[in-house]
Amino acid sequence: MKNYLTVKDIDDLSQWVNTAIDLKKDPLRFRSLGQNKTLAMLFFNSSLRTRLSTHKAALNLGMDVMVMNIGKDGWILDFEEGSVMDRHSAEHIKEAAQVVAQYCDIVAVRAFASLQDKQSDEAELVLNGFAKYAGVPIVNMESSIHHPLQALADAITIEEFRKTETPKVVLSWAPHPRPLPHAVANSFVELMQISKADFILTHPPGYELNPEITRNCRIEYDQEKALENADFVYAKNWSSYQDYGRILHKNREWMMTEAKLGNAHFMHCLPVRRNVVVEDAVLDSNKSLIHAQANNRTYAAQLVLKKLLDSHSNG
Ligand code: SN0
Repeated sequence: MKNYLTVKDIDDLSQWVNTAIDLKKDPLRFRSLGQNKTLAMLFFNSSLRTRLSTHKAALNLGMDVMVMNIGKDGWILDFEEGSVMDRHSAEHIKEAAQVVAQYCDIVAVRAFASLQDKQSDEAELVLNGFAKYAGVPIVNMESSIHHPLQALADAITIEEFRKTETPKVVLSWAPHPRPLPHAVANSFVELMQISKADFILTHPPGYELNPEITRNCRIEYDQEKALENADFVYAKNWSSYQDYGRILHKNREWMMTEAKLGNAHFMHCLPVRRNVVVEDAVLDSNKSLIHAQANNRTYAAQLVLKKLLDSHSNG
């Protein structure tokens, strides 16, 4: 594997999940693999779980880690070919990526969607810029379109808690006061497409995700119907894709409640707005898998870093 940019970089999901579960049993087993190797983590946006779990994953493999809040402390970057840089941006991605890559062996990048301009978000300028110019493996720590480390952690969590061969999994849109990106939902949908699961996506009309991503997905606009007999319910807000980056209406009645959840396990990537996305009674119950998901972020990241180190050392 060259980079880990999307769920599509997972070549064999069940093998990956089982290997991650093995790593979790003995996280320090490969601590000499990353010796004298450095991971650089570059953040254009806020982070708690991704930052700490990816850092921890690298430490478990014996790597050194450099972290930079590049969105806050770095120069404003330019991404256009042939750009005349006489305005805000001080540095081009060509220089930034090649220079960073000289200091490290793997670069992990977080750069959210702007939600202002669909076309430039879909071009994944930051992530693809690093992938194009750095010349070292790139790990996506949430880009405009994808959050594949979260999806991999979710796959591990579902594997650990499923009671049937083909669990019923529902991704349910949830209300939120701010317009949020589509990345978590997109990667979860892509994960479900390669998982053994009876998957349903439910959201109010107008919140359809990119139809190219949800191709072949069952979409049910009636939340109650979608949730019937669910084993796992993943709640997540996203803004409109069609009316790009907009909140269409608040739909407060879409909040996940104990009554709606029934006997299902509750999932969310965090951070979560209590009593807006989901009520306290769900988060504070033993139905909630949010801490298990967050814990599995370490082993998802560790597996990805291990695979990149392995393929690098094999030439
Ligand atoms: C991000 C998102 O993509 O939805 C990161 C999730 C892993 N979430 C937020 O930005 C939440 C911010 C808020 O104000 O609640």
